[in-house]
Amino acid sequence: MAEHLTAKILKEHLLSGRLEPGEEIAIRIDQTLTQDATGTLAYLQFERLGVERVRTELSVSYVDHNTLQGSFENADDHRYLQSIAARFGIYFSRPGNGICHQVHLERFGIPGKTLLGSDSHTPTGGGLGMLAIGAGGLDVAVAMAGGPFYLNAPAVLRVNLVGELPSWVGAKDIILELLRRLTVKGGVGRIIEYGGPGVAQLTVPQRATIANMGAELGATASIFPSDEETRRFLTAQGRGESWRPLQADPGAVYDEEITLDLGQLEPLAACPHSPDAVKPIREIGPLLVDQVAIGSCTNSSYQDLLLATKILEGQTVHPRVSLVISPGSRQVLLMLARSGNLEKLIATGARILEPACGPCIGMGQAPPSGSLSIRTFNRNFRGRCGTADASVYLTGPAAAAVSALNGRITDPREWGDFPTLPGTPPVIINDRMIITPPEEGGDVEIIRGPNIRPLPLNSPPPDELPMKVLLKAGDHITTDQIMPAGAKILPLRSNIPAISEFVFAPLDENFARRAREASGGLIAGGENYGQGSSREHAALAPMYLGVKAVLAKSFARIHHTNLVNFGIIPLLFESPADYEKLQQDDLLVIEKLREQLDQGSVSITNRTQGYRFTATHQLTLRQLRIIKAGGLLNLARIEG
Ligand code: MIC
Ligand code: SF4
Repeated sequence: MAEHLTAKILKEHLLSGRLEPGEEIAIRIDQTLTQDATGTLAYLQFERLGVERVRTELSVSYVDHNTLQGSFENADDHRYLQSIAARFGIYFSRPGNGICHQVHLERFGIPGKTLLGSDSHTPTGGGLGMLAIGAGGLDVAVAMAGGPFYLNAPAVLRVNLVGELPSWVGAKDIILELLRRLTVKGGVGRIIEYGGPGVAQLTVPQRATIANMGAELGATASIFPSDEETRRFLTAQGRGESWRPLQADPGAVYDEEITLDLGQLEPLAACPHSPDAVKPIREIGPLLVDQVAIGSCTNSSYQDLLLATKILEGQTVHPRVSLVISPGSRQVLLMLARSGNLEKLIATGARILEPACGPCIGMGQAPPSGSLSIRTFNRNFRGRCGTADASVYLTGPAAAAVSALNGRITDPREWGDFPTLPGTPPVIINDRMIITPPEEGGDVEIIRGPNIRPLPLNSPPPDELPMKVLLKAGDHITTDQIMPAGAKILPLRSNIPAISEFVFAPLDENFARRAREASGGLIAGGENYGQGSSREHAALAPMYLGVKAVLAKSFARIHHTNLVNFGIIPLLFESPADYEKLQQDDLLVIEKLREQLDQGSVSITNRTQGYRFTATHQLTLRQLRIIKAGGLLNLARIEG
């Protein structure tokens, strides 16, 4: 039978389950990646699994998020991660070497392999034809220990690319158009497989931009075929032997299919405060711009920065605008330097940052109060940039560069004819900042600074579960709202007691105190609860504060799994009207919890208002066992 690419890779890696959308399957993971902000927890959990050496084909630990080093915490985390990598056989990409997704694409990704990463933008690897999936740190730890990764078999959505991109329209506009059409929940439960005649004109970095922002659609992964272009990319990276051709069979049947005529696209922007609030730039109006940031795992390849340089070259950044550029990797920075483009960028007034996540996760470069920032990044959730009342617009690098010159949001077509871009120079391969682990790691000492605190564990839930409604959070709650990041909070990632003080701080500064006082709480949420990042802290820190359950209209995939892994019960409103009726501070009680969970629906008594209502859940039998054990680490202990 004709098969699509997704089925081919899933079948090669399938350990159990049937490939029917919605059925739980287990797959073998070939490669893992972690980054420092989620990695410390992932490795603290990995240590508890009692394995001597990673059992994957390749595992890489990147340091790219916390590189500000405002005080000892970040640096201590880096040292812990470096010692763990040597101890357990993990490649270590040192701080300053680049953003995990960009470096992985350049130096490690292999078509047809599975990659699990403790970062929601791991699907960037789909640009190379990998099945690359983001997950919580504990799932990645289990994969590093050789365990399977469980997921619901996704439906496969084919995006058929036809036509030719007009000049000034790029990869970012393709994914923004999909976000406009499908919204931030349009990809939930799906793998997006790209195909059609339009694919061949996209370079691997462009495909990676598109696959990267599949995360904003909520998709499990996004994947491109591995073709001659993929071969060229890998050969240029000195890794031609890793190439294998991979594509869907002609006539493969998909669960859903949409066609995108690239010729009809125009420069787009995602407006505040959601990646799906997409409009043509020409319709946005001449808004004044205060900051432009070019970089992040979405748009920081050599080609992206070359285009920005060509636009900016010989001119001066507008006096009102602060232009910051963060190359995606040290390779990109080296190539900008050798080609003379770095000098041109510096000469325009651009502020060059080290290759890292930087402003994307609010690690520096917060824009001024009430300002407008244009970013080539992937998320523009309110406050994520570090300034609560700033407005962030997401565009491609061309619009960002032209706007930096004009001081107002500008459709890049106003710049004139599309500049002639010189061919990409030879790739500079310099892996000196990647440390290969020693053959034997048994003697390596693991170095733990004072900020690295033991991991709190949950306990099995009681059979009668009283919970106070701590918050009614609304629709599309992001993990940035549940557990914010930024320069002040991110350094506390390996210190759960300290970081838990900031849970839900953007919505309610007193949340942590109220949660502690309630001794047993529930969060009520709307649609797509927990969208955004993979950070486990958005489950673990509420758990630490006594949150026992989240009752929502629907959940984002990674966050749902993280809740289960830490023993927080994810429940669904049977009727949306019940969300409206609930009030903050209501006391809810679930009786005979285990029996009711087994039956698939749970009757909840609202003792404060005196009524009962029903909740359901989507927990598999395996996940029910985890919940009843009070979390996956407990279950691993119980079941050995
Ligand atoms: C993000 O873009 O939000 C992050 C920071 O990369 C997160 C991971 C984290 O919170 O550490 C992600 O996307 O998973
Ligand atoms: Fe880093 Fe931003 Fe990419 Fe997250 S989205 S991995 S913070 S660059």
